[in-house]
Amino acid sequence: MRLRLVMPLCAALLLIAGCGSAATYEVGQQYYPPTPPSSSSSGQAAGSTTTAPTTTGTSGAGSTSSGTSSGTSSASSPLSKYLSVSTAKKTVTLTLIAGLKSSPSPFNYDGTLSGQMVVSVPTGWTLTVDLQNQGVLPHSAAVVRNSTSLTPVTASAATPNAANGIGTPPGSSAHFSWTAGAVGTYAIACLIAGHETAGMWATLKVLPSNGTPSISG
Ligand SMILES: [Cu+2]
Repeated sequence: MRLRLVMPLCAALLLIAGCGSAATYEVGQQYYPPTPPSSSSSGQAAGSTTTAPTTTGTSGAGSTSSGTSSGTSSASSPLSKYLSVSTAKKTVTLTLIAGLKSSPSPFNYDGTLSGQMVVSVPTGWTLTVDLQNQGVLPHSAAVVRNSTSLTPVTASAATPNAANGIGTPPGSSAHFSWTAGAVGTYAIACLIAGHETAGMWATLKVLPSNGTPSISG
């Protein structure tokens, strides 16, 4: 009799503890504004339809499951909102937020550092980099041969005046386009002195022409 009462209580406590740790984990991993991208309708639909009508216990379970699904970022990167692809036009547009405030380092692109973000583009496709500075320092972006290079692969593969960068908000954005060249691994880096070595670069992979554009990290 007593055991029968205790067991469900333990189960309930475990559930609560599980929910708590899952939520903490998600916050700890959160590099980005916690609002999910409005375009990911699947996530929103799942969140809104999860057995909402009843108790707080039910909604807690719902938020835990959505947290878990976004936590499995290896399958679907949270960075995917920064990449837009047109297969018909063979264009890839990468939005680079420079100095995202939620990152511990001011030298981040989209909250990532030191090649952690990997963008892949097939050779011959047009990569447009749309740089938006949200930080407290000037920043720039350029395609370079590797993460120690300060020289764009072509003169136009960089935001204007890349050694000095664009200013801080508001009104601080710039872009450039580059037709992806030879297959290989490159970097997209900030060319202001010291920024690249501080980690302000992303990995850029040029794939064979039949490759599929992607972003991960
Ligand atoms: Cu910079």
